[in-house]
This record gives sequence, C-alpha cells and structure tokens, in this order.
Amino acid sequence: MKEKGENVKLGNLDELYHKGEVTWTEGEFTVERGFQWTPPGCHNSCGMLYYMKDGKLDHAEGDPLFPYNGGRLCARCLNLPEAAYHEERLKYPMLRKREDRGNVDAFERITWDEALDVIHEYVVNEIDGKGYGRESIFGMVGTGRNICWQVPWIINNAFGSPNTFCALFTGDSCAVPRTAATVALMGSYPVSDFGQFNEQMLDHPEFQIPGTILVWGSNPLRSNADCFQGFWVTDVMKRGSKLVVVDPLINWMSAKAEVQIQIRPGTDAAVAMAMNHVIIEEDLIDHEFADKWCYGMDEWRERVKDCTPEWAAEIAWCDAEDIRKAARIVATNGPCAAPFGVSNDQKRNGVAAYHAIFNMLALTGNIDNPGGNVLANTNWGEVMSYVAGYDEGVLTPEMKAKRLGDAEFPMHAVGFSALGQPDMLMAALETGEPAMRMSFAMGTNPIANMAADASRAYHALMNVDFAICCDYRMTPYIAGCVDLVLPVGMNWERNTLRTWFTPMRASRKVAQYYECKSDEEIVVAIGNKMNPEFFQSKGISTDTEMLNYIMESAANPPDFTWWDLAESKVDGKNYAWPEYHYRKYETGELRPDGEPGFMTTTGQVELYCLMFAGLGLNPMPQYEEPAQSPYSTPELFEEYPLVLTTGGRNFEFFHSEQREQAHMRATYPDPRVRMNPADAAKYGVEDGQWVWIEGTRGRCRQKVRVNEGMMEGVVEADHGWWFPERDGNAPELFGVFDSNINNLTENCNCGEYSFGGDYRSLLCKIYPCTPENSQVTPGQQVVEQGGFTKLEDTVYNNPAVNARFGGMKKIER
Ligand SMILES: Nc1nc2c(c(=O)[nH]1)N[C@H]1C(S)=C(S)[C@@H](COP(=O)(O)OP(=O)(O)OC[C@H]3O[C@@H](n4cnc5c(=O)[nH]c(N)nc54)[C@H](O)[C@@H]3O)O[C@H]1N2
Ligand SMILES: Nc1nc2c(c(=O)[nH]1)N[C@H]1C(S)=C(S)[C@@H](COP(=O)(O)OP(=O)(O)OC[C@H]3O[C@@H](n4cnc5c(=O)[nH]c(N)nc54)[C@H](O)[C@@H]3O)O[C@H]1N2
Ligand code: SF4
Ligand SMILES: [Mo]
Repeated sequence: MKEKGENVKLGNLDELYHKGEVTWTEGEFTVERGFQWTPPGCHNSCGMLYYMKDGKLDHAEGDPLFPYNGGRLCARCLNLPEAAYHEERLKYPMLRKREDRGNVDAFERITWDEALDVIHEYVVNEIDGKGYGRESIFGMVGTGRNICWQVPWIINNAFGSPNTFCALFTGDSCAVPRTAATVALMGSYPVSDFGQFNEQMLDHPEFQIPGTILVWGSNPLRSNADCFQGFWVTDVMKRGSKLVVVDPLINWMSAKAEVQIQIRPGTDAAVAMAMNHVIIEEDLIDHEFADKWCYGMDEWRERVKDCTPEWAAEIAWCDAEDIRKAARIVATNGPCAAPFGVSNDQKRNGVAAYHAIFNMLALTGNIDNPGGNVLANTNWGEVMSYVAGYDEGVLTPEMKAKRLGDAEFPMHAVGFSALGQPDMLMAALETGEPAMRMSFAMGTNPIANMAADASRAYHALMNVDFAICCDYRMTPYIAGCVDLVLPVGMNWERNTLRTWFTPMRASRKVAQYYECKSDEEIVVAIGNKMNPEFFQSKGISTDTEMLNYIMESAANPPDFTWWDLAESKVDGKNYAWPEYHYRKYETGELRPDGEPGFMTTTGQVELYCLMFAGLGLNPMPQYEEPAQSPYSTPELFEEYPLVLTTGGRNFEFFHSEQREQAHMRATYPDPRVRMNPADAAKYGVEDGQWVWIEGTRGRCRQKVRVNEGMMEGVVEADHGWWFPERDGNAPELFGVFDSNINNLTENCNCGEYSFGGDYRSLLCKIYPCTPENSQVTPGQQVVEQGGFTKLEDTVYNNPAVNARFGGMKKIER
C-alpha cells in the first residue's frame, strides 16, 4: 500500500488493484474480483470488486483494471447490499396449489429435490400422460440481463419444446425490430463504436472519435443500454464529438446538442426518410462507399423523392430546418455513431424507422467504420443468446415446426427471431388453441412490465395450468399467477459467463444465500432431471461444465477454458477481447464464402431489401401513422387529446426492479408522468398531483411532473411500477395494476414485419384523481371484475394473428 498523500501514478494501478489476482484480503474484507450483470439486472457488465465480510457482501466498488467501466459504477450497483439482503428476497423453493394463486401466504417451503420431482411428475402425468405435446410447455424470458440463453436451453433441451417467448411482449418490441431490419439489410448487427471493440478503447490506433453521435429516441446516460456505457458519450464529447438528438423531450444531451429534432412520438420513420431526402437532394452521399456497397440507390431515391423536410415536419410537429441541419451534420461531420434507441423498436412502424435510419448511415458511409457503427460479433462465436440451445439436436424437425408464429409470420419462419411470436402466445392462451399448459419464467415479471395490455396478460397467464418462475424476490407475477417458485442467486452468488458483445467475461461464485441457485445451476438441475441422456452426452453435470461446454462448442473456440478466465489466468485477466477488424466487408470476413461484401443476396447493403421483397413484405421503409394518433384516429383524438409515450429510463430502476430499495425510492418515490406546463394548465393538473392517465383500453394513476422540456401535446409516463410495500394478495398484488401504464398499451397488433408494437405512441387523457373517481382500484377492476377489456370484446388487430385465430372464442376461466 502507498503512504497517505503519496501520488498514485497510473502505473501503480496494477499493483494497487492486484492485477492477475481474483481474491485478496484488505483489512476486515475479502475482496473478490468479478463482473456484475444480474441480478439485479442490467444490460451491461461492469468489472467489480466485491468486498465480502462473514460470507456476505458488505459493499462493491468498480474494478479500475477493467477498461470497459474503468472503476466507475452506477447508483444501482453501489446499492447492491440493499438488493441482496432485503426481507422480500426469496430463500427457498416454494409451492402452492393452483386454487391458491393470489394468496402469498399459501406458498409452502419445499426442498429442491421436491421441486424437481413436482416438475418431473407434472410433465410425465399432465403433459405426456394426458396426450398434450411437449410444445404445450413454454418458456418466458425478459430482456437480456444475461438471462436469455438459459430459458431456451431448458425449454428446448430439458423439456423438448420449441416455444420460448419474450413474455407477452407484443411484437418483440425491444432490439428485435432493429436487428431484423439491419440483418435483412446488411446481414449483421451494427453497434455504435465508442472504441469498446478493442481493449485499448479510445486509445486504439485505428479508432476514430465519432464526429457526430446521433442519439435517436434513447437516453444512454441513464439506460447504459445494450452493452453500452452512457459515460462513453461524455468521454468522446470531451474529445470533440458533436450531438444530434431526435426526441420529444429536451434532456441533458439535447441541451448540449448542435440540433435537436423535437418530434411527436411515433413519427420517427417520416423524419428519417426526410433526412435521407436531404442527403440525396444535396448530394451529401459518401460516394466512395455508397456507389460500391449500396444496392437499390435508384429505388430509394425515388421512394424519398417527395419526403421533404416540410412533409415530415408537418407529420412530426417539428421544424423542417432542424431536419435539414441534422442531416447535414450526420453526413459531413466525420464518422457518425448512432447508439441503439428502444423508442424506434416500440412502434408498429419500428422496422421501417430503423431501415430508414440505417439507409442513411449506409449512404453516408457509416457502416463498419471506426467511430461509426461496427458490425458486431460475439467474441469467438459462442451462442449465448435467445437462440441458444435451439440447434443442439434435441428438437425434431416436426417439433421445430410447432413453434408458435412460424406459420403466420414469414420473418419468424426464416429465423429473424429466435423465439416464438408473443402475440400468438397471447391468442393461444386466450383461446386455448393450441393448449399452452405449463410455463417456465426466468428473468421476467410480465404483468408488471413487459406485457402490453397488462389486464389481458394477467387473465391470459391465469389460464396456464402450471406456472413456474425463477426470481430473487417476491413479485406481482409470482403473487398472482405462479405455482412453483425457484429462488435465484445474485451475481456474486453464481458462476457465470458473459459473451455479448465483447469482451468475454467470467465471474465466480463467492457466496451462498440460503438455498438460492443460479439460473445456470437451475438449467443443469432441470436438464439432468428431465433429459439426462442429452446433458450427460455433453458432459454437463455442473454449472461450470456447462459454461465451459458453451465456450468449447463456439464456432472458433478460444484457447482457454472457463476456469482460466474466471481465475484471471488469461494474460492475468478475467476478460478477453477477441481480435477485431473494421471494414470487414472489404476482406471477406463477413461471408462464409470468403468473398468481399456483406452477408446479403447482393453482397451489398440493401437499401431496397431483397430479403423483405422475397418474403412478400415492403422492401423499403414507408411511414405509417401509429394505430392511435391525431391523424389515424381523429375521433379518438377528440376524447383523448394527448399523445402518450412511455417508459423513458431513469437511474434508479431497471424495469420493475429496485422498487423495494429505500435508497432508490428516496430519490424516486412515485411513478411520474411528465407534461408541459401549458398542458398541465389546460387539463387543470399541477406538479406533484396524482392523476388518472386514461386510454381506450384502461387507466392508471401516476404523479404529474411538470417539465418545460416536454413537447406540448405530448406526455411521457413511467413503466414498470408496483409497490412492494403494499398488500401482495389479490386483488391488489402489490398495486401492480394501479400505476401500470401497460393498462393502456395494445396487444396482438404488432407491425407488418411481425415486430414492433405501439408502446411509445398512444393517445390518452389526463385528469385529477378524486375520491369519487377512485373508488374502484385498477386491481379490483382487473382481478375481480374481469379486466378493463372484456375478453369477448377483444380483437386481434394484427392480420396474421387474426388469420389464425379469427374472432375471439371465449374459454372458461
Ligand atoms: N436504468 C435503466 N436502464 C435500462 C433499463 C431500465 O429499465 N432502467 N432498461 C433497459 C432496456 S431493456 C432498454 S430497451 C434500454 C432502453 O434505453 P434507451 O434506448 O436509452 O431508451 P429510453 O431511455 O427508454 O429512451 C428514452 C428517450 O426516448 C424518448 N422518446 C420517447 N418516445 C419517443 C419516440 O417516439 N421517438 C423518439 N425519437 N424518442 C422518443 C424519450 O423522450 C426519452 O428521452 O434501457 C436499458 N437500460
Ligand atoms: N409501457 C412500457 N412497457 C415496457 C417498456 C417501455 O418502455 N414502456 N419497455 C419494454 C422493454 S424494452 C423491455 S426489454 C421489457 C423488460 O421486461 P422484463 O425484462 O420482463 O423486466 P421486469 O419486469 O423487470 O422483470 C424481470 C424480472 O426478473 C427478475 N430478475 C432479475 N435478474 C434476474 C436473474 O438473473 N435471474 C432471474 N431468474 N430473474 C431475474 C427481476 O426480479 C424481475 O422480477 O419491458 C418492456 N415494457
Ligand atoms: S448498473 Fe451500472 S454499474 Fe452496474 S453493471 Fe449496470 S452499468 Fe455497470
Ligand atoms: Mo428492452
């Protein structure tokens, strides 16, 4: 250790922070080096130093030796002990009878062996014994907290079913619309480049600082979404990057931006098409790239010919000059990096919006270039995504064909999503055809957060005959709909591996909490119980054997094992960056035939997408109004005069998590709906007042937050709210329906390409809560009175869902 006051030079960091070691003693603490991804959940995985005392986590610090976060941590990770030792944390497997759903006290502690027996017996007696196919067992998963591969592994390889879903997440409205658009266009997934693909990060000799960061419908400073650290934005801003922001709300970044296009939610595709128009009209195209590598230039030019900034400005309620200015900056200010924004995924028109944005980035040469948008691969080609386990040879072709949605949605049939189509699951649960008998959920709390139309989701999930959920704490979904609960360990209570995107990281189990198991251990336990032949044939009897198997079976396996990595024996590190190259389309690295080009039919970036055309889908982006909007439903707009967007992220919560933590609730106590002062005055509501937000499908209550930065005529409401401090029993279920903005969102009406639903473009009205209009709680309305939407009134608005299920058929509840 250095003397107090002595200068710590950078060179000493290795020594100070024990490079090459994974555990050491510091005073009363044992320090354990690892990574944090989940739980509690996050899209990132920061390098951590866990300070342990008496077998418990005392506190955590960022690992300064891991370049990705360089020692920095968010509030949620600084507060890990509160998450870990909260009284709501689950300790043992628990079971209750189906008729006791809604009664939290009815859960009884059982052993893991009993839990495995219960699952085994149900499958043998109630699925196989009664002649239901294994496809009637389905998995539900949430966002990629690094808990995405475990569920298909269990569903495919342990249970032999092809059906895993993002839990009633209409149109798979996160990431999938974007990946579908970009994979169709260029055969790969572009990720904004902030140097993270090389260990030297910003200092890598080939990296260039982005001239422009195009922040479109996202708030990376808060969300750190998708393997992307928000502070990378400020790091490159310090080195000269400029910002262009497309957002209805003025935020910290827009205040620093060269230009913000402030738009009506849901109109992104129109604005993106107009930016393409400007770039083409003013010939701001990067001809060196586009003439050689873009297919369909003439068709695209023709498509956007009339999409003038004035046309888009009228649709989007924005300024045409801002569109021009933004397009010019994107095209002329050096490389342009466009971090992922979920706003575009969360709309029926989302695939088109992303297609148009990436056509623009291709025209301006911002594909696979330093400081632009690089074509990402997972490390050595390991499969640890939602598609994991699907091709391990367990499922027969007949069984694979039973994946819900493949027959109706061509994009699913050809593999643009690894999962079943969630709208089809909703319809199947509602009609009973096909029967979906048993569910297995890991990493999702659907009625609180993921499912559109929460009321409908609740009733649909109550139709499942036997429901299993793995979580680390009691949730509304468990309280309301689950029969068997399996408790999971925190990040430092598990052996685990992280592969997307880069670098590969391994973290070790350094503590045990009661009888919790990691999700990885649960895969092994259920796998060896249900399908021992398969798991033994792969040599998988433990979690670490499975993790090592995943590494060994990668397309280009690394020359180290899971144990090497976890013990910091890979060049003295517990992480490893694979070799990375820019402009891979020039060298043949993108195609199995080794030819230069992109992995598309033409080998080019298809502005006019032949893949879409071949599937009978619109080959080029087209603007469509949201299903509800001032222009698509003017009559509704009279009654519901505010445009509603939902779910902007905040520092305190990751979706429905952290609500039980006093430190997070101290700075963010209640659900908030942000509105402009003029709108607040117009609708007679004040800052801090509880109001009803009502749409055509239901209502919920949140607190008004008057915000001058919010566009007039637009409101933005929180998602994911429930109240662990309230009654967990039905009908309240911890108040999950009280402030749930998904009481208003629509299910079974995804967009043309089968992806994207209108979570961020709805209509609503807002009025003060009064004792008179608050007598029946939303919980009572949903649970006791049959829901906001009566089942018989429900319609399948998506044509493909409708084609299969026709009108509604009522089943017995
Ligand atoms: N702290 C925290 N971090 C998270 C999460 C979390 O719950 N909490 N969730 C994770 C997940 S799964 C995801 S997908 C990411 C999402 O993270 P991001 O992609 O960064 O998205 P948000 O933060 O939701 O985006 C909010 C911004 O979108 C704007 N916006 C709303 N509607 C529209 C619209 O129609 N068009 C445009 N252009 N802008 C719009 C809002 O005004 C707001 O400024 O965050 C991840 N990270
Ligand atoms: N209206 C509206 N709705 C939205 C959004 C929006 O912007 N607006 N955003 C949508 C988006 S982008 C997404 S991705 C979804 C996210 O939806 P989900 O990913 O389903 O998020 P949660 O509801 O928080 O459910 C996660 C559950 O997993 C548990 N958990 C956390 N870590 C682990 C773990 O390691 N193992 C296990 N077994 N369990 C764990 C948590 O305790 C929690 O109960 O929500 C969507 N819902
Ligand atoms: S919450 Fe913040 S510090 Fe923790 S893993 Fe996520 S990005 Fe890193
Ligand atoms: Mo998401």
